[in-house]
Formats: sequence, structure tokens, C-alpha cells
Amino acid sequence: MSSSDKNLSDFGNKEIPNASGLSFGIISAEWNETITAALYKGCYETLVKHGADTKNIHSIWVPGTFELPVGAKMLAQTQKLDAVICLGCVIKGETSHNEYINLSVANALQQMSIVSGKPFIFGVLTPNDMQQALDRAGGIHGNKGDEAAVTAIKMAVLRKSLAEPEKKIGF
Ligand code: DLZ
Repeated sequence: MSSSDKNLSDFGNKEIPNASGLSFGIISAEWNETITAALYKGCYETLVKHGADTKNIHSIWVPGTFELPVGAKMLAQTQKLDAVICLGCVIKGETSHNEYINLSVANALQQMSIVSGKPFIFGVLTPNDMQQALDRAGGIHGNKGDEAAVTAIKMAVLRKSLAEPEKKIGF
């Protein structure tokens, strides 16, 4: 289902686990800052709304979306994080720069997730124009920043639950 069919930010609260005790990194790109600032706001507020302590949310900014993976790696090396959220917006232009950036960032974050076993969330908008970006950064199709936060909470909780030894009574 595409975002045009459904406002994906319309989550039922009961489906979202509590984020208290978890720590998060948010890396945001400065390019298209009007959009990424809205994604960041939605992401940060969603983490807090679902129980994350503000002192456990570590935020940095990098120049562009292409720098998100390395920024995420730097932050993950200096802070103990349960999930890392990357926010960017690459608007299609006259050349194919967007394809190179989007694919390399998606691949890098997927690789980092698989190799580290820690969720690196792809919160990058890949719109054809500014209106599509606005629609997904607090507009008619919700806010992808909120969705990235919810995904990060769910994956961080899943990772913790699988790491805990099975709780048994007796033998
Ligand atoms: C160069 C570039 C272009 C043309 N467009 C965008 C964009 O729409 N969104 C974005 O986040 N970044 C863009 N960049 C910058 C690259 O992500 C990167 O910062 C530079 O190529 C330097 O590595």
C-alpha cells in the first residue's frame, strides 16, 4: 500500500510498545531543511510520547542524506543506542543524483543493521517534488518522522526481548 492510499502515521496507540529505558539516536540531513526539520520534530515528539526519556535521545545533523550512514556510525560508536533513526529528503531533480543517493543510503543502513544486529531506520523521503515531500512531513499523508520513531521503538523492543533469557519457573 502506498502513502497515497493511507495516512501511515495513523497508528493505533495500543500497537506501540513503551519506549522508557530505551536510548535512541536521530541523525538528520540539512538538505531540504524545512522538510527534515518537520521529520525530526515528528520523530522526537513520537519517541517522547511513547515513553522515551529526553536524556536518552541523542540528535546530530549532517550536511546531506548521503552522509546519514556515516553520521549514524559515528553516533553509534560514541553513545549506547538501542536504535538509530536516519532522516533525510532527496527530491528528484533533472539528473539521476537522487537514485544514487537513495539506493546507497538504503543499502548502507540495511547492511549496518544486519552486521550490527541493531536497527538503523531508513526515514528518508524520496519524493518527485516538494509538494510530495510536504505531504509526508506533517501533511495529508502524515509524517514519516513519526513512522520512523514507531519503527525504531518496535525494533528496539524486539531486539531487547530476544536478548533476554527465557523466563522460566522451576527447571
Ligand atoms: C548534492 C545533493 C543534491 C543535488 N540533492 C540533495 C537532496 O535533495 N537531498 C539531500 O539530502 N542531499 C542532497 N545533496 C547532497 C548529498 O546528500 C551530499 O551531501 C553531497 O553529495 C556531499 O556528499
